[in-house]
Amino acid sequence: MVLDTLGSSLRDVMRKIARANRIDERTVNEFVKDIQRALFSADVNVKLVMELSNRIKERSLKDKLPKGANPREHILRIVYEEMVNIIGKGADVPIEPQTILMVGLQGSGKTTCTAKLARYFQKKGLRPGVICADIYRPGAFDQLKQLCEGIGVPCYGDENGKNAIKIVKEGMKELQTDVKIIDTAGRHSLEKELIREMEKINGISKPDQKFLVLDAALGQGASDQARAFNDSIGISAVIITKLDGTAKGGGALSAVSETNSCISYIGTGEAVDDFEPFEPDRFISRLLGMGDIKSLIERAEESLDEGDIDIDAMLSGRFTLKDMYKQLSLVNKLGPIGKVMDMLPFGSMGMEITDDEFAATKDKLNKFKVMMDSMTEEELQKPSIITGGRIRRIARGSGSDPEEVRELLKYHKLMKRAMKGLRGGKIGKMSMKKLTGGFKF
Ligand SMILES: Nc1nc2c(ncn2[C@@H]2O[C@H](COP(=O)(O)OP(=O)(O)OP(=O)(O)O)[C@@H](O)[C@H]2O)c(=O)[nH]1
Ligand SMILES: [Mg+2]
Repeated sequence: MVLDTLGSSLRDVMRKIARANRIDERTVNEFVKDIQRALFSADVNVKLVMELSNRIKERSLKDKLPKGANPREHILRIVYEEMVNIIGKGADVPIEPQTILMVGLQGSGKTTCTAKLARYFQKKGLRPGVICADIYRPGAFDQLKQLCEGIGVPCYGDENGKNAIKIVKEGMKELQTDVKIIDTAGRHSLEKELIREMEKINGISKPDQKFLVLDAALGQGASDQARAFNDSIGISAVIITKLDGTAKGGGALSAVSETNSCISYIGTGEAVDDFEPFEPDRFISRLLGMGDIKSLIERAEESLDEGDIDIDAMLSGRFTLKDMYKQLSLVNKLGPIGKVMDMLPFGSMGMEITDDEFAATKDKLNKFKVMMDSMTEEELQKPSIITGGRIRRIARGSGSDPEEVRELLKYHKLMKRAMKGLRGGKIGKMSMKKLTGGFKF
């Protein structure tokens, strides 16, 4: 995975937040310090880190807690939102016929990216073709041709060509494809010659997109290059490559957005499919190990309105039948509990329920709700008083069997134990499975 070290230390912090006993100024400061350490070691710019820290601290302590959210979720959300914020926007590249010019320093990954990009458009149903305008490096045409052969994409070039501009002119005429991608020569630094050639190719091909290809290992140095290339030919977006191979990737990502350029794609390996559009929200949520937090937040916002569930009370073991009633209503709305848990920061904890099992469970849970409707408030708050006579009364009132009421009480006990276990994250996959699996629906 991309940015392994940064990801794993950030995920540690997120888990720590998700399990915190209390959230106050001291703990928030502690979390922020951990986040800072992680970002610094990924080479993110000090100014950005401080900005982010201040925003997280300020919002954590001042923002009003959204209805239905607990303080831990609230902070997780703030961290996520602010991180998406500092990384800036992704560039929106339309999936349509167009011409793309690839530029960048030597060895940054232009040729590889040219093929990757062609493959990307191909997968989207467009016909791509590429032009090799690198007449300097021996074997440059061969390299691109081979990559293109592997994916069945036409490649225009001239092995012995002396004039890159002429090749581009001919290639633009020759290629009858929807998307045309021009791979150019790299140099050690921004030389005048190279700039002139780039400008001429730019003039002839009139590209819709000019992508600057940057090696992630540059770290914060990426911003100087982005600026220099932008000043000379004006770039539409940046492609960061080799994010798989460096611990400094955080530097390159944040440096680029800091220069007001945006990142269109990222390269995550040597293979032609190791390439993806850069979507900051998905990228950060993956990095933070939060599953699809966006949809979780949306669903929770839709569903949590009516009953306020006191998650803290539940986790501390004070889990009444009333809490369970609310929880069951929520499960009905949100979907399989296993899936919901998967989307929560602390993961599923082994509660894996398939869609089929969920359908059966849902019927059962609805029946439980009907039984609970026949209980008094006192019984809901203090399930331990429900014995013999009460059980029979509840069964009669709900048109069920006393045995079914006992089953409900047993389920409640199991859930109560499970909730208590979740708190310290003490329950591992196996024991949790045993707990829930021990109950037959
Ligand atoms: N691990 C990894 N390697 C990459 C990635 N992108 C490119 N490379 C490797 O980086 C090296 C240079 O890539 P090229 O595509 O030839 O770079 P270039 O910018 O065209 O180089 P010049 O044409 O010499 O300027 C090759 O060995 C690629 O396999 C990536 O995302 N991850
Ligand atoms: Mg090349």
